[in-house]
Amino acid sequence: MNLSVYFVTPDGADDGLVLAALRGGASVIQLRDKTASDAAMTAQARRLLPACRAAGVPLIVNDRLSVALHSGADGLHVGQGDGDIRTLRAALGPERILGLSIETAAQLAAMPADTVDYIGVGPVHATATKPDHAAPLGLTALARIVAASPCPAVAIGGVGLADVPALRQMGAAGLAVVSAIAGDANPEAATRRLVDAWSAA
Ligand code: TZP
Ligand code: MG
Repeated sequence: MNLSVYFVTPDGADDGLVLAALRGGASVIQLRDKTASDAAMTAQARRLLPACRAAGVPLIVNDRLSVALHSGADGLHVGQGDGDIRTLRAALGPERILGLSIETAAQLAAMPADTVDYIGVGPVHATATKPDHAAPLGLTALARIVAASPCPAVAIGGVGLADVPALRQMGAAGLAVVSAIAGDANPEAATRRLVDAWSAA
């Protein structure tokens, strides 16, 4: 699975934003919306799936197991507060992608083996996108967690173009971003810059 440029949608994202990230070469799309109803999120996932499939890009749903299952999405991403990870894996089934957020080395140590496909580690830097985020790790603590991870690890939280060389150097599988793509006037071009930087680093 190519996790290198992993786009996480902001609340209320329109389909056009996701399509722009796909055109720019995003390798994963995570539909994350803390405000939408389950029905709206399911409908949006169903609308976006054909374009994701055509691009060979997995569509992952944040937080909501039932939306992931009912929409036919490729996976689910959950945080530490979203329930027991073994129970979620059992409900999701073995085929779909399951990702888990990791904020500390202790959380990684407590993660049951062979349950998740990848972890999202962060926040690396402070970010206004997630107001309730845990203390930022910084690159040094991030690198320690990435090195200790039994599965691919994606960096998240205030990361962007400037972090790409350090992330590749430490062996991260990619960077997961909201603002670096959604906050740019040209999300397609912003995605392409990240894709190009990742290949060049
Ligand atoms: N989880 C940890 S930080 C974060 C999430 C969803 C927000 C990342 O957004 P940005 O804008 O890329 O900092
Ligand atoms: Mg969550």
